[in-house]
Amino acid sequence: MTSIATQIKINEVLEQLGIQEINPGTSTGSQHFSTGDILESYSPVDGQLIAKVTTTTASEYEKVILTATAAFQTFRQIPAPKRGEIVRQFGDKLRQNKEALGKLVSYEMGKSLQEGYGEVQEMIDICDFAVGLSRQLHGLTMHSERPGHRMYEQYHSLGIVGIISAFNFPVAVWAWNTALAWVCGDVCVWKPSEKTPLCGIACQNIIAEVLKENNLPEGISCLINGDYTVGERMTQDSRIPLISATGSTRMGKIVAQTVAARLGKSLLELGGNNAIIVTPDADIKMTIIGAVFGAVGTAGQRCTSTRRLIIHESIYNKVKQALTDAYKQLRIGNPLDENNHIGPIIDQNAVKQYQQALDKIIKEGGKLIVPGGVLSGEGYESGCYVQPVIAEVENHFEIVQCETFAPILYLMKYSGSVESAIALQNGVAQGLSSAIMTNNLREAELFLSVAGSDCGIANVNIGTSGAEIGGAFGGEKETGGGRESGSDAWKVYMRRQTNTINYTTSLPLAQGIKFDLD
Ligand code: UN1
Repeated sequence: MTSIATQIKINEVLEQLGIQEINPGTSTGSQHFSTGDILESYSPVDGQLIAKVTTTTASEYEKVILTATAAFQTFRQIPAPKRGEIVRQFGDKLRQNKEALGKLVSYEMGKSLQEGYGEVQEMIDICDFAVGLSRQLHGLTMHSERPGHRMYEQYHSLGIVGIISAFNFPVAVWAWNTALAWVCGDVCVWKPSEKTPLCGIACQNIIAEVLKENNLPEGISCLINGDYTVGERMTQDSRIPLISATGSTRMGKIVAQTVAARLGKSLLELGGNNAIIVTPDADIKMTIIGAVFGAVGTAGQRCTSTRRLIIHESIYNKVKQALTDAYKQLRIGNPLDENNHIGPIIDQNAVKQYQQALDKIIKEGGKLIVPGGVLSGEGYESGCYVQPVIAEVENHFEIVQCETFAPILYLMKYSGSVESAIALQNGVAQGLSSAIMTNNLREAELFLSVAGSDCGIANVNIGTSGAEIGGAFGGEKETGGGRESGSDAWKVYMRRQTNTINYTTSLPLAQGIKFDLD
């Protein structure tokens, strides 16, 4: 083990979370099995092999779906507040395991330890939210147009929820889905990213313990592992009424089409291309904190990462200078060392994409004002540490129009009124998160109005990332249209039923239709 692994006592972390040298990557409740190809999980922090995972074969997948289907028959009959109690216990177990799980997230994925803990906190928060929700799965009542009739709607459990998640939030996004799905009476089958399979196993071990302690059937929480073929199997499977998928727009389009072809439901959380508009009335100090955290937090690998700054020409040089000064203070290195701001990006392939993006910026006529580069030498042996970049570009550049999962921040100018900044902000294919920095009420309200930001998230005087779980999370356009976590996002995990009850002795028809029989 390397010094980094020793530093966080990775062996102790793995032991606490029930991770072995080789782990079955298929699990239903407490039963762990799988015999497919081996998936090796390397840490981007130090390049070390952490552990191995066996993947799910086609016949093992069948077994999982059958177990999940059987579990659903029981679970849906348990009253929702009792299901909430299970989620409450799960939240408590997460509290007990916050340190270990946060460290594993940081070591397997590469985000800073603070962000690793933050991610587990997001899981705890959604559990608390879901516990309250378990007593509030409300439908409406309506007044019938017919005498002696009552109309209302109710929400029933849906069935199996298939969850496909990405490496960048290897545990929280699963919890956003499961905590809600479970109080709704659904059972879950999860395919975590191939890049972070151990985080998946750790989460599964934690919930399996809760299910066992409560004598609940296997299959309420199932885990499967493998490459895109496993995901493909899920999306084609009509026994899974809802597929919730997080990842790239390219992946989401395939998922959407496959699920739609069988008229299933999909909840898509895809790419972002998030901008902050900085107006002449912005508080510059706040702007810099929000923009820098947004751009380099999680090494620019959040779907909510700030990718573009749209700055009014009158303050452009001032903001640019303040940003370049701030970037000089950034420390890149082992994310488990709390002195560092930025850890590695996920793998060598991501490094290649980062480099290609930089080449493309220059080729299209952009200028690198903080030039970046791949770090090497002591502490950077994994080859996954890159320097954050600031580039001056035009919004229409091909490279600016697409999401590069790396710490690259694009600066662009706007002149005139805030409308032109809003047009630039909206002038991309994605529509996840957006923000405006301004103390001008008119600008702020215009940005939030129907003529303003076209994104699922629009903030004033905070950055684009770090959304709280209480709001519905998701975006428009190529971001996929799905909403997860707070507000009424739970409704997608249930099926709505409208009920009309006639308590008279006659059968009047709606719309005044007469249909008499002698
Ligand atoms: C993601 O990057 O997929 O708003 C999710 C945020 C986090 C979630 C990001 N709460 O930045």
